[in-house]
Amino acid sequence: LAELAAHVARVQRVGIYQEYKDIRKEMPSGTFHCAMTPVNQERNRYGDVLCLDQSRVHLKPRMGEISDYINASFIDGYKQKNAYIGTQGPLEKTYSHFWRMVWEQNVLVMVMTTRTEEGGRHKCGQYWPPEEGGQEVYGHIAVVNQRVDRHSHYNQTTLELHNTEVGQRQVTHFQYLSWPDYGVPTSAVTLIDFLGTVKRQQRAAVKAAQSRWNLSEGPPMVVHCSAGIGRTGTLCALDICLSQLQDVGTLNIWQTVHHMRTQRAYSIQTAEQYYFCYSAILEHARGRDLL
Ligand code: PTR
Ligand code: PTR
Repeated sequence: LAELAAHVARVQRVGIYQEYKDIRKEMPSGTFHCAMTPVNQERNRYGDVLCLDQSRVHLKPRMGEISDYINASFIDGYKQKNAYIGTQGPLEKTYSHFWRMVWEQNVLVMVMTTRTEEGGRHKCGQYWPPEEGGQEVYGHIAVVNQRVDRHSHYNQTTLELHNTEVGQRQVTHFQYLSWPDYGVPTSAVTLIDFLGTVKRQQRAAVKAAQSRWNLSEGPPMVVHCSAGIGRTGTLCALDICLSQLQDVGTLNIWQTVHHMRTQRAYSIQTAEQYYFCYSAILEHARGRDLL
């Protein structure tokens, strides 16, 4: 019987892998002109991970700046348009663009799902001051590390941004530590609990900022990994599906990923990450006696 169960599980997994293969066969739904322009090429961490023109985040024009390009895309959430900005791990030459984007889009919460180095390879720049009390200046934005709370699977850092031109504000930076690229997290429950913490912080921050900005839905949450497609896509897909499950009791992973790939091309990089969306939600549902 154990063998039979293992066989059924294998066949199911192959079926889901096939579903993912079919998604990957679809052509990207837009163009990549801006990302491929020679002046912008050095702003892409990976030459083969580009932004669709139709959903890219534009930097606001600035004197002396030759381009408004950053490798970052708006991604719809559950019932909220542009709920996330999916982006690559900042490069040293794009730190100032990254912080400008955070400021211009009124971002309150950011999620990083990679380490700066993994397996001896450089995955993402150290684009914020990592130690409490540290301070760095990126273009016209200074970032001060006010506090770091270290948990077993993630760090939560409170950063204060000082824009020399207009003022200051706070953002919360979450770094998830247990998710190698091209892989899946070691524990679905831990990741989903982490997502819950992130969402609570986003809700609290939006509520606090509402009086200041008159926000109806809240600004986008920045989500990034190294390329900003594999782990970023998986995390956003899970968040969308879990929100829908909570709201109406149903969800559709295929449709969610299909739609996401029309906004952030190549979202979800491996069949295993796609399968993880299913298995994580089932594990979560069983833990809550929903199944
Ligand atoms: N003195 C400049 C200013 O505040 O206008 C400093 C600065 C440098 C501002 C870089 C912004 C910068 O970022 P970017 O190169 O993205 O425009
Ligand atoms: N061409 C790159 C590479 O394989 O090195 C692209 C790439 C890198 C794609 C990382 C996805 C990656 O994973 P993630 O989006 O999760 O950082």
